[in-house]
Amino acid sequence: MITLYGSNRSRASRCAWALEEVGAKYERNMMAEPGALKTPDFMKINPNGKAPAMTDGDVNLFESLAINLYVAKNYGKAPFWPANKADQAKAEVWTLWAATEAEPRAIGMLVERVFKPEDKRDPAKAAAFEEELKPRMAVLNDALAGKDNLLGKDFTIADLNVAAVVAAAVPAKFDMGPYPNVDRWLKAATSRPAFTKSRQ
Ligand SMILES: N[C@@H](CCC(=O)N[C@@H](CS)C(=O)NCC(=O)O)C(=O)O
Repeated sequence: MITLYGSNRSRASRCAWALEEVGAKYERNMMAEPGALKTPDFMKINPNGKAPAMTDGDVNLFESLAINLYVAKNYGKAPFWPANKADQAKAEVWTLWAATEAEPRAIGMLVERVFKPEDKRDPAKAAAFEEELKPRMAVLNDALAGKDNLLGKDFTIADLNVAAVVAAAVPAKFDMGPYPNVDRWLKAATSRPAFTKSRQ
């Protein structure tokens, strides 16, 4: 049995999306008790004391995007987890791109513009993250030119992992105007039934 730890206010929402996408059966532990992330029992699953974590039988996993690759590989059918090794490698490339290139800037903007209390926000920091995100959005926009999705026609784990990260730029007030391919693709990704179900 799979258990996903963490609420939709955390990056566990990404993993819920992946689990819904593949139709896996899973339980949810929202970790709602204060201090729940730092209990010795939970720290055995994720020694970082952070959400999300996932258990699948005796397999303990953390890192949201790695959890999603596991879900896609083990429970997804092609094309969601691509059938050929070149496309599987591309899914991993885009996942690492999301984690290292897009996420620090998109989440940085969100933290400085939305998450922090107004008197603690740093507009200069937010603007710096925004400037850094622009060339990365241009890379993503070019990759999506003339294609419905990153690997071609089909929606794959590459799209889910990148969209789950890049979506943070929208509430952070990033202007998608110059990136119409990203805008169109992100709207399509977040209109999928599995995305909607994962938010309920
Ligand atoms: N890179 C990790 C980040 C995990 C993370 O920072 N989780 C946040 C919530 S989204 C958390 O648990 N924060 C609470 C804390 O650090 O105590 C992942 O993608 O899973």
